[in-house]
Amino acid sequence: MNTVTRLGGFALGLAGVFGAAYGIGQVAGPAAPVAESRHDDGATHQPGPGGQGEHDEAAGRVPGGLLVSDRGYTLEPVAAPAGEFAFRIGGPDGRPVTRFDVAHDKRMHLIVARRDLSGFRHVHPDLAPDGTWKVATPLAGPGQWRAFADFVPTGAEPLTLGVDVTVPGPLAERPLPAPATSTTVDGYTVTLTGAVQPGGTSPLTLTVSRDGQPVTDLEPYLGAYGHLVALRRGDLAYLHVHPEGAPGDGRTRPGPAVTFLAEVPSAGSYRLYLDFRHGGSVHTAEFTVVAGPPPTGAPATGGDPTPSGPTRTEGADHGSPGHGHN
Ligand SMILES: [Cu+2]
Repeated sequence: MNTVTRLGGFALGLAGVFGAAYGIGQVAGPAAPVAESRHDDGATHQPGPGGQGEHDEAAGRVPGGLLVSDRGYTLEPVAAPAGEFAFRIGGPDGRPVTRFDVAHDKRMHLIVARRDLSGFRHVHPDLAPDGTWKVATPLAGPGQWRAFADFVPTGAEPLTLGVDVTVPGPLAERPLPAPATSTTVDGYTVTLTGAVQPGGTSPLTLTVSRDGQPVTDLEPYLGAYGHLVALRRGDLAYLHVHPEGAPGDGRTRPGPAVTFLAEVPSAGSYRLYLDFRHGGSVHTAEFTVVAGPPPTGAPATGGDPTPSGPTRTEGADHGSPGHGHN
């Protein structure tokens, strides 16, 4: 499994390659130590004296889901019978990983969406002893799909890897729905408050009602009263989002409002997918939101999709985006 090792090393060493190339061009000596300093898993990233925080940002993590291989771990789809989807996570030693930590109630979260952001599904595969994850395929019909594996290898940091999967058949591109602050799903109405701020952490509150009545008995799902996934239009960057508060913490109520903090890396359009559980089943409410100025050429919409105004300017308690994921 040379390829796997090499791919893993490549992703791990992107910044290192840059540094090394620079080193080689300048003086032959320092190149090696620079590359080596990349392998001690990220605690201190700066290759030389000096450029501390600056360097951390320059070498900063890209958003999740854009890489098929990162920090030595690789998402490897494997052949599966019709109706099934299977994959493995290749580890730094080139062998399938078999030990994962539980995060958000599960050892593996598999999220899929088409490249046009339609067809979102969030499922939980089962792990076979050989490291193969299997699940009834969530790929509902033809399209260019992106599959995300969101997991924590035991002893390592959380990771989200992404891979393209094509399901052949007649393709119909679906336009991205216009931004809206309210949507309905399975008889529930879900409203969204809060604006996504490019380059910061944005609080987003989703409020669930049914037949005009607030829903105050949401059921815990994945360790919270809802699970939110956000994907960026264009490259399907997978945003880091986490719920504020947890069931049983003495202050978080089971609805009607659920609040999340979303790290939004840039201006642009995003699709939000809220999974919530009520009445014994999971429902998914979807929203389009725009961070920053509307993209040029975007269709004008009735309301103001991005109520601006600093509702809360401090993302400061959250540290720099892209770090501190534990
Ligand atoms: Cu999940």
